[in-house]
Amino acid sequence: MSDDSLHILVFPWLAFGHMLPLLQLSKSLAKRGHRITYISTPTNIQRLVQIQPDLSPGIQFLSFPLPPVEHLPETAEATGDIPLEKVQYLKKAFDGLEAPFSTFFKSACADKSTRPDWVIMDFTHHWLPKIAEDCCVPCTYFSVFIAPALVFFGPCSELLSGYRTSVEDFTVPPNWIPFPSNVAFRLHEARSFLSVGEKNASGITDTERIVSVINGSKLVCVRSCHSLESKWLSLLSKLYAKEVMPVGLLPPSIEQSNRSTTDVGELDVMDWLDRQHIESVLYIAFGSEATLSLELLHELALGIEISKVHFLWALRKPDGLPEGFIERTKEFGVVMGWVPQMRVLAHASVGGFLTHCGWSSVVENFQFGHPLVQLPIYADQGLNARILEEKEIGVVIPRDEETGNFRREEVAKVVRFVMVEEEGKVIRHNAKQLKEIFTDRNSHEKHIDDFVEKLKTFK
Ligand SMILES: *[C@@H]1O[C@H](CO)[C@@H](O)[C@H](O)[C@H]1NC(C)=O
Ligand SMILES: CC(=O)N[C@H]1CO[C@H](CO)[C@@H](O)[C@@H]1O
Repeated sequence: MSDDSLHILVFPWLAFGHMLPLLQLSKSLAKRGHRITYISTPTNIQRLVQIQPDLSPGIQFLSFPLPPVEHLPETAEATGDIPLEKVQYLKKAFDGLEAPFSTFFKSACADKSTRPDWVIMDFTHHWLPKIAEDCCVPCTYFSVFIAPALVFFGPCSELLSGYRTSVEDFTVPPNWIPFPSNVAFRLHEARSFLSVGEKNASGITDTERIVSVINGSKLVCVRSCHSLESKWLSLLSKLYAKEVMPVGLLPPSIEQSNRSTTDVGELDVMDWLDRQHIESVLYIAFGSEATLSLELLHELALGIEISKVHFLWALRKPDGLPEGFIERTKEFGVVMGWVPQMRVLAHASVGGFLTHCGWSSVVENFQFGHPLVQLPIYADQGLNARILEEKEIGVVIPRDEETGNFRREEVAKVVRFVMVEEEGKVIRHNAKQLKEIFTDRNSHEKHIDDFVEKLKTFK
């Protein structure tokens, strides 16, 4: 290993939407000859290694078992293992890693051969900067939230002062955005965002967490690239008064969406897709965490049924679908508990994606340039949806501002507009254009090179 190679600790929040992009970044860093110690909990690491069996020896895994916490199922180690309202207990358990991490960190720092040069941490690690600072090791916050979302939330001073006093304050773009923008929550999104953020069994809110993490970071890095959100990145840098670096979009490889165990169902899906017309199928998936109320799930399903557009729906619990739905739509649609998402998106028969606008799904989608039917559900998804709307590469299903309800007729209308109507052509065209930014591997590699150069200047 050359002298200027780095030893970097990578410690993501316990959610696959955070662990996977950071594993992707770890792989890129290891490929450049740097040593990575990737930290998580035992089962998460087992699952990651299963998803990516081809990892280089440059990445070493270190696991800390979670302490037991009341109301948290013993087997839960990631947000996808539990309903949304239990995530607060996962955060509480996560905070229990402070002591074992600190012990490990101090002893690693005591020896030149194991001393880390950097720590890459997530928004939850409010206790980590202090530990690292005591050993003079610099930290960086790695954000899976896009730059416009971070800008919307604002600089630490504003976050701490609690300048947003009412739910309505979350529905207007803040005054520190100097250019025209519609980045803000809808009222119903703001309500659901706040209702989750307020639950804090750990005694510390998400806002307090992220403030401590940003404040404790020598620089902030974002899963983004210059060509996508250059003006937002420079604005963010001004707001934080520190360097903000995009590390590229970290697109996963197609193989990554394979399961190591053979899935009998998967063959059928690919087979079914093979029999469909080119770009005719709407792929529907909301990831492993977001869920709709039963009422809205019905409305969505009935809207898709009315649209008559062919569809492939990845739905973990299909028993929530309206009675007779599967039978009535069997000529033009299939519902599966799990599908290899990247391979499905890559299939020539897929022509659109009905998504919750989680950023990982968006990054995967634009490897193939499908237009979006957007149905943001929680967390930062509403903000992602606004940015995507500005780019005119999809259409949001209209919802009641107050309740968040939507009607099946609207679902059908948007689905047909995005997938088949003549008027939707420009959306489909723009989506194909945007693919160029997302698939520009040279640019992504360059972003990581620049990031590494920056990290080295602190050594
Ligand atoms: C910000 O960092 C400084 C120096 O590391 C520390 O003294 C201060 O308490 C931190 N403030 C917050 C709000 O975390
Ligand atoms: C913002 C908020 O709701 N904070 C609460 C988090 O939990 C602690 C302990 O229960 C409360 O004191 C805070 O008010």
